[in-house]
Amino acid sequence: MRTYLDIDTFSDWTIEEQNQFSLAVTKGLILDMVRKANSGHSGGPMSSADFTQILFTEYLSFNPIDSEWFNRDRFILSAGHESALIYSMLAQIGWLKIEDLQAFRQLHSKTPGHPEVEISGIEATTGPLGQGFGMAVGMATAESMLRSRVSDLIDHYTYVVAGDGDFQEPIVLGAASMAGHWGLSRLIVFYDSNNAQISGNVDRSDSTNYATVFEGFGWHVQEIDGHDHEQIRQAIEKAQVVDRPSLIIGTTIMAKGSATMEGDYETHGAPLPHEEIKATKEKLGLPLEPFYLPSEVITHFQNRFEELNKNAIIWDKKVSDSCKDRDFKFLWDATVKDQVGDIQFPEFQSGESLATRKAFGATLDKFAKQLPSIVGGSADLEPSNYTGNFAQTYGDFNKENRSGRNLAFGVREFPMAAAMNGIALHGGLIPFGGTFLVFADYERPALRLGAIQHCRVIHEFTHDSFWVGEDGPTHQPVEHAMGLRVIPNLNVFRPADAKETAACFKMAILEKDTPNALLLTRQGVKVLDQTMDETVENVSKGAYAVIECANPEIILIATGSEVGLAIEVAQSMVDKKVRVVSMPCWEVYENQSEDYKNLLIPKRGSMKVSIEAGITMGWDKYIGPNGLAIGIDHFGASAPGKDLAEEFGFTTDQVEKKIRNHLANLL
Ligand SMILES: Cc1ncc(C[n+]2csc(CCOP(=O)(O)OP(=O)(O)O)c2C)c(N)n1
Ligand SMILES: [Mg+2]
Repeated sequence: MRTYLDIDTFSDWTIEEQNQFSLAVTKGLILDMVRKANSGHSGGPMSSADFTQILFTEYLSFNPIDSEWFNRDRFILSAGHESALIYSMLAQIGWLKIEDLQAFRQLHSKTPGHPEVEISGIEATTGPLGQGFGMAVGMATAESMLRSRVSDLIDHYTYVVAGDGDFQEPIVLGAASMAGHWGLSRLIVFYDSNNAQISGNVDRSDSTNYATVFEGFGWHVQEIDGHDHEQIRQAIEKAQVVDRPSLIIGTTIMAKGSATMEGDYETHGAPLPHEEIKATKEKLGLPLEPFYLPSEVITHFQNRFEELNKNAIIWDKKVSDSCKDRDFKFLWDATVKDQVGDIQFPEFQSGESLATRKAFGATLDKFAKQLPSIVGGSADLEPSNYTGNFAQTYGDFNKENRSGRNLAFGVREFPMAAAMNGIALHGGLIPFGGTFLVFADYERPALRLGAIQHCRVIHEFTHDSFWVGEDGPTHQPVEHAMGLRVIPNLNVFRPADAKETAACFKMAILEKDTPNALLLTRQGVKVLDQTMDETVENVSKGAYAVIECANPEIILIATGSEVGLAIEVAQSMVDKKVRVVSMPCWEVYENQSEDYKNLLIPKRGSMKVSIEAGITMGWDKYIGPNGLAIGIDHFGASAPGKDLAEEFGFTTDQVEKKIRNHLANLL
């Protein structure tokens, strides 16, 4: 066996010896990172290391001098706890330094506990198990959609390393069934099947035959020894050419390479003991010095770099040649380059009654015509979400129709939201996805991860309050609007009418660093009396006066369908000076100047009333200690919406009465 003592003769070693020693160096880095941080994961990275190292050194296509090169293969470490593994790859590429590895898991380091997308070479923030897989399905979808549109200039693979924990998460099953149905042939997943997880061996909790399951989903499945390099190579090469997504199930050994702890699940989430590290380094032929990364090993790792660079240059040239064609250039700029020109709105008549979900549908149709980057669909609520016209016009994306722009997600809300994040992270497309607001809960982990990653995605949530009516409490969101507002960096829009809906939709498209949720009514609401330009200007502030009044005694702050109600209440209270504020987006409002906010909703003076058909918790922020929050702090009921409005106090008379009572009590 070759050891560090012969490193001077490295170039004379056989390729196999060079590979094995390089792999040992990678493992040494993993052990040292986790040991120095005194936290992190050792066992999993060591069992996945063979596949990952071979992938990075022999197959992965990327541009060594530009980690953002658009046609790069995407690599997603769905087993995000194995971050030490990807960081040691990035250090050998040169995108991280040894000092970065030494700062593993420390404040402001480029090597946080789990991979974060801001770091060069990290394609997605992972750690919540299963979601990396779901995002990878989105990335492979984006690749396939773009490939069909820009004549094969986009043709990369999406690779995933996933562990037992990923496969046990149901999102993987939903996302895999989507990928199989869509025939995402450039998606290649390695399952590090090491029969170990945190609490013990996997066979305590899982006896699923994933090969059978994935074959059932329409995947190509290979089962290999995950430490046999020749089998790994053959499996990757086969996976690259089959016409289906590929699963490579690698039987592996936890902490492979360690001196005495191979197969031990307790290596999952801890540094190995000092003695074990010492013995392991001796076994692997490494020196005891920590963070050993000799230049010979780096050079070996980088032996394809020249070729990779060349490929990127050839590709760039092909792109600039293709862009000589004007139509192609328009498509390229509008998708890959994410250029958005002037956006025209549909027309809505003031005074007409229109559900905001219908307004969303009309706006989607209008925007999709102008923006070829818009893709998406509904989680099987197409008629309710008003995305049917879009689906008809642009067709379903599927095996036969790669250029379809509609994604028939099926009843798979969480996989849909994770895939949307993946599409956004891939770049080149703007994804939307629709369902009922009440099912936002099913998407929640992906909403959070989208917000963490600054994904520009558009969530369409219709049927946004008890006004859903007959379907009853299971289908009537109560806590959802506020529940979404508590997620940092998520814009929650609850537009009051059709024009606000269109304006919010446009803001969502222009807002490139924030996911967006549009909360929309099932029932008709009156279109407010303002021009589209005025609406755009007003909505851009997050909140504005729909009924203005100097030195108001009362300020009604309403969102969505309750803005119309607030206007009626204000018109009825002729003896009072009332301002009505429509607040379609808290988050956008919070970003306004203090002057604007103090003028619109002054802290002192006026009595403030919030009106929203949802829980009242949270509104104290705007109404202050003497304000009144009108909402619904219990579940709804099955009945026609109008009867529920009566029952729950959402009529003009009842709201007015509550306000007058409150005023009287204050005096
Ligand atoms: C959704 C989610 N649930 C729980 C965890 C905590 N967790 C991190 S790793 C892990 C076990 C994963 O086992 P496996 O994928 O087999 O990793 P290995 O032990 O082989 O490294 C768990 C439960 C998580 N990260 N995400
Ligand atoms: Mg495992």
